[in-house]
Amino acid sequence: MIAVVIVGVGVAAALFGMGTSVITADAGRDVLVAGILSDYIWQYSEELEFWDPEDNANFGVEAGENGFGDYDDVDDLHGQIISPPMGADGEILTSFPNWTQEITVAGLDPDSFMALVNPGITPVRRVRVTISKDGREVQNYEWIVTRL
Ligand SMILES: [Ca+2]
Ligand SMILES: [Ca+2]
Repeated sequence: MIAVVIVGVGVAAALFGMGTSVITADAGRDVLVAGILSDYIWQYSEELEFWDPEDNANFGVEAGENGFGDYDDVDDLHGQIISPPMGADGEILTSFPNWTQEITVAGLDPDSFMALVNPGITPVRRVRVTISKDGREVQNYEWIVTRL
């Protein structure tokens, strides 16, 4: 099992009008969609183990794992670029063809929860999902996953 805590949400500056902090209606809708698409990755990741059940020293996808139906630990998500994006159940959302979910997973120092460290030696991971539309970042989300 894993424990999860949100640590950051960033909205791309390009969404805001020049010289104003008022977000436009279209940009607001895009931020809403981005929030939903990142939440799908969160939901998917909640079902994963912290370490791979069969090869826990490895970081990334293990041999024989060929897609989201096979992934079974959090770091299997590292480097995944999904476009069209996927839902929480792994189903591809073909009605959002110009949207992308990009996932990175890193190891964090267990004392500071800040410094990046070798993910093979720490029980703390930072998951970052960047949501883009037409190749432009709309929003990114970060959360920390720890082994229980
Ligand atoms: Ca795995
Ligand atoms: Ca793995």
